[in-house]
Amino acid sequence: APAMAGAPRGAFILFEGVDRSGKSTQAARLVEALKAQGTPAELWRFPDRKGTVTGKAIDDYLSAPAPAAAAGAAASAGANAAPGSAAGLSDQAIHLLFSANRWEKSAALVDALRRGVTLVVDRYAYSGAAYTSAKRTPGCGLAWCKAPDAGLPAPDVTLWMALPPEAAAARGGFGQERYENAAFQEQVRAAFASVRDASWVDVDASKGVDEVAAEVLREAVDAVRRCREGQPILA
Ligand code: T5A
Ligand code: NA
Repeated sequence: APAMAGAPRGAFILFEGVDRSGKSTQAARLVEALKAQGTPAELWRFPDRKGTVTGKAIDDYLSAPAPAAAAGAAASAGANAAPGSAAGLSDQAIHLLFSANRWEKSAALVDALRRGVTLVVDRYAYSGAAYTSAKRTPGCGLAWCKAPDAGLPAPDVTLWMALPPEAAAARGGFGQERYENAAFQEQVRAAFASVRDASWVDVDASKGVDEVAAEVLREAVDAVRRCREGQPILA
């Protein structure tokens, strides 16, 4: 249903950070805290592995172990993957699928904001640009990586979950997913630094879950208030 005239819009609150920085933990907590305050809120995540046309291919790609190789190539397409399988997608193809996955949801995202629902989003276009540019694929520099996401609805605030590499490593060993190795994670961290923009706020993610949650809630409430006061939906 269309928003009633004058109804306040919801806020687009984004979590970004390296693997195991606590994004999913905090995103879930934040949605509950907002609802408890009477703010309508939903948890969204990207990639949206379910409920999208692109999600299944992305899921298959991510679930495939990284091909054993030097750090720079660690996350790149599996040369030995079966033809036609998602595991063997080129760096360019999987990048465009991640972006398409966001575009699939973009109209629904704007609609939810207009209906007054605050969206707490676990990863978005900054992850897209950071992970692909970290692969250092020839021809796929930062500008190339950012291009397909141009024009997407943009977050009102991006909560950067700042966590030193040692602290991230202490949160458990790497699993078998494609990007889960220390060398590649360092390249991702550097790439994130170069996609940072004015929407970013640093959260000290090395603190305990409750302390982080309190800091996150303060920033989120501030963003919700700005949106209620009429800040337009950004792109
Ligand atoms: N990707 C994504 C792209 O390449 N392109 C794109 O366009 C997009 C959108 C997605 C992968 O896809 C890539 C990036 C990713 O590699 P995913 O399924 O979303 O993968 O997985 P991740 O986001 O990487 O999830 P992680 O599990 O690694 O990290 P989170 O969500 O940051 O961390 P969380 O909350 O699960 O916590 C991790 C562990 O730490 C503990 C938790 O209990 C858990 O064990 N923890 C804490 N411990 C101590 N103190 C705290 N404050 C803690 N908070 C959580
Ligand atoms: Na996560």
